[in-house]
Amino acid sequence: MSCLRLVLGDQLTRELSSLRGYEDGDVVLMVEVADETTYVRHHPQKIALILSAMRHFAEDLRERGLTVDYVRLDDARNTGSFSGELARAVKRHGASSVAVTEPGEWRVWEMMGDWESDLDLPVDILEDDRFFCSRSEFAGLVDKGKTGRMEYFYREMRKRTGLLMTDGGPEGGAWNFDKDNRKALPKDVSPPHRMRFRPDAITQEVLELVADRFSDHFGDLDGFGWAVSRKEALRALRHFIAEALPRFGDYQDAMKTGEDFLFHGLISPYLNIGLLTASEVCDKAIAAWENGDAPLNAVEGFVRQILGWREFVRGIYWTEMPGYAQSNHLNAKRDLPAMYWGAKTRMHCMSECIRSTRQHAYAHHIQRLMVTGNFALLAGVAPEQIERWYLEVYADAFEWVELPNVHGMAMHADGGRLGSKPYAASGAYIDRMSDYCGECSYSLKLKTGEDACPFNYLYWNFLIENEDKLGNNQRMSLIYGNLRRKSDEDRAEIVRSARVFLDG
Ligand code: FAD
Ligand code: DLZ
Ligand code: SF4
Repeated sequence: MSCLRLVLGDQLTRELSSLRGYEDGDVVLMVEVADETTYVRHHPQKIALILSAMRHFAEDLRERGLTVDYVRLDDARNTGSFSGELARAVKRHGASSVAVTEPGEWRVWEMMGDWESDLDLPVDILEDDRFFCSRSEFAGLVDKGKTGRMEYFYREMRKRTGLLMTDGGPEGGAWNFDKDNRKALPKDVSPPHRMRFRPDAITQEVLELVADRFSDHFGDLDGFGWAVSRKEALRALRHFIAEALPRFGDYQDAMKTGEDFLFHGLISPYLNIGLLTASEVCDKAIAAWENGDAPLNAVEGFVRQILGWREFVRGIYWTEMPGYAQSNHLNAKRDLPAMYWGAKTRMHCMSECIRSTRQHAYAHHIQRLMVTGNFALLAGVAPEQIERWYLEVYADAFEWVELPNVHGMAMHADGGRLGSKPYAASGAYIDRMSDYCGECSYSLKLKTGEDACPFNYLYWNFLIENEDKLGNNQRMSLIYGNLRRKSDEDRAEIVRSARVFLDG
């Protein structure tokens, strides 16, 4: 009676629920399949990271004595899909049952629903307990009204986990310290270097495969330096905690030309594919504070991203799907501009964020939200087009985390389920948080016309176009007050500049 234990490419965790009951005679199945490498045109570094990490994880399991059946992408009999490979393996091993941990994407969840009847044997879909909040716990919190905003949810999670809590209240007497955070980067502060990992023989082989099969996907493969094993990911985490965490809070919203990583963790791909767990990452950051190696504003800000935002977006995804992806509150329809794929642009901020994306399969949060996301929002790009872009181009992109961030946070396409107002901003915000505008051929000072910063008139044009949907939003009353004080001529000039730019 052998159990086939399927492990997906984003489930590379030794303590995974589907591996827990492993007994002699069971087989762990891991499959590289064309459907997963091509359901969107992933950045080549993302494919290389996942395939190499899968191969390293299989080796790790074998070294621990487990039997692993590993199907490679170039295996001649590979059917190209999870369902096809599972069916083949059930026959190959004469398995009497299948165990798998619930997947990270709705698409695969639906696929799994057919397996029991298709294979005619028991398929146990186990909870993914690598998260602080399970899907059912989140649904319970929705019923209790604790998920209306991330902040309420986060406080609830702090209480439930006891992280950064003392005597029933928050450490330091406040739930967050954002008043101490979010500074622009002073000229004399240099961020630490990125920890890169030299590709070993396994990674080299994967890089050759990816270069051969996916070189027409957007993104550079040269310079691949991601960690591909748990050991390496732990080194990357230690490096972040020692070198960057102490100033993470201060500069978490800063942007600088040529500085692609600043004081960020670069750990999201490792968390999302399972090389690191959310709880160990939070514990290690909190230990740094307890040992006096990092201040509370930095550590709380970092923990909030993981215990708060990461868990919150996952909860929204699983409680709102599949309808969530269909909404288009602002009725945005424009095609994604070619600059997102690297076409030349005069906008230095966009050019920098897209360059970093192409070069590293990475851009940090504020680049994603306030530059590329903000532009898509203001320009009225169709949500499904910009969502697909984000899913393709980032090494950490899996739909459960990408979709709420893009559809909800960046595009406000969910009508406010995730955030109470759109993160729309003019060029002044980008100028405050970066050095981009000084190197741009557009003028931040000009408000309209062909040399004016496009974010300036696109911002007001966005407010004008969406006045019926956003004009009564309490949190936007000040800004709509300013808009209403503009003269008819000013409004007409804004609309004209936006039309000329967007039509161009
Ligand atoms: P740090 O700045 O060091 O933050 C630490 C950790 O906090 C991250 O590793 C991540 O796990 C977590 N985190 C921070 N913000 C968020 C958030 N909003 N949602 C979920 N987790 C968060 N993150 C992804 O993991 N995958 C995505 O596909 C993704 N798409 C995004 C799209 C948009 C439009 C926006 C605005 C954000 C997106 N994020 C996504 C969230 C965030 O930008 C990335 O998690 C972060 O940039 C990863 O880099 P880092 O590890 O250096 O993060
Ligand atoms: C993203 C990805 C890629 C590129 N390739 C594979 C693969 O060949 N085999 C695999 O098991 N997983 C892969 N993945 C990750 C899956 O897409 C991911 O597990 C599902 O989307 C569920 O979250
Ligand atoms: Fe971006 Fe405008 Fe600044 Fe140029 S001036 S970098 S377009 S915000």
